[in-house]
Amino acid sequence: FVRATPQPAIMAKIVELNGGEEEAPYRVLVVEDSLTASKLVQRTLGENGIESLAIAQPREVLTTLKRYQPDLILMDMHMPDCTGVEAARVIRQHTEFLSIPIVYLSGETDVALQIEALRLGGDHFLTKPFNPVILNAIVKSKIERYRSLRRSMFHDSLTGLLNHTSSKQRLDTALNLAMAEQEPMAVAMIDIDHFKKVNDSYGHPVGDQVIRSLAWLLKQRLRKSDILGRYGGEEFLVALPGATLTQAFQILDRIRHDFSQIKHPFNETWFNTTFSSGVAQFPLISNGEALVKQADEALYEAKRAGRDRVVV
Ligand code: GH3
Ligand code: MG
Ligand code: MG
Ligand code: MG
Ligand code: MG
Repeated sequence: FVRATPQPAIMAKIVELNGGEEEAPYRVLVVEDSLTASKLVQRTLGENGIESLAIAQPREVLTTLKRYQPDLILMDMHMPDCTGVEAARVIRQHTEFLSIPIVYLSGETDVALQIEALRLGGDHFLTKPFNPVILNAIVKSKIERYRSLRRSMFHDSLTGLLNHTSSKQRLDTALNLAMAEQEPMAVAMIDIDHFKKVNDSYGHPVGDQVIRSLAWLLKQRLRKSDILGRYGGEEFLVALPGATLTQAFQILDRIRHDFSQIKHPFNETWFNTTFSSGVAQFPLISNGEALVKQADEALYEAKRAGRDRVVV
């Protein structure tokens, strides 16, 4: 199909949001007033394949967190304009940074102060001079756990797709990019037809398999720069940056056709099932919620008109 190629900036950003996190190198933010100390830490991290960014001003920590989105913070204790503990407290006041690991790396040897730092939002305390092997092991294991926590927070466990909340967030991000680049973007809602009957006739686990099957098909057919989420039980949200209504119709209708041909196994036999879809487009509609609402109304039209169809 002819599909406008979105500006590379949009594509790259959404690809990064969609799949990048899993593959991207571990990212550490080093907050350290001594340049000598931060260089040494960054070299150790670098030797272990871990990316890092250092700031000497703890007051910049929040803006840097937002821009850089690290997986972990290595925090000095004693710095001229603000202590590491104060910086950590500010970080923890922001819900999006409630669970990012904060590991202290400081010359402070007073155990009472170390415990206080842990009580106020730190996850671990390492003293300088540090053992590079230990530093590396702690950073890696904290990041592994943090990434897997984030994966389960943002994704649906049945299908592995984005969950309801994160698909809406990603849609808003993509919409902002589309606005900035003046590119169209299509949004589709997909809902499996008569799904209650599937559950009633074949059982809930078979219903789950059908949901997984559609999730898989959609994932195969969409681009890495598209957005795909499980919006509800047997409902999916799709956003196609760069696509108009007409292009989105072609893409979705092809998937609709192919899905309707799939033979889902049951006992010694098989059954078919279908979905309906409704599509809306930016800039015809220009906010995320209204796009979803319009797509939902088109979906309702598709159901009313007899299901197994895409309505734009
Ligand atoms: P329609 O064609 O109008 O969409 O009919 P429908 O039967 O699909 O109606 P509706 O969307 O109201 O029903 C969806 C059903 O999907 C209801 C619920 O029991 C079932 N469901 C929701 N989540 C899951 C799930 O995770 N697994 C399974 N197996 N079923 C689910
Ligand atoms: Mg210092
Ligand atoms: Mg220090
Ligand atoms: Mg439904
Ligand atoms: Mg349904």
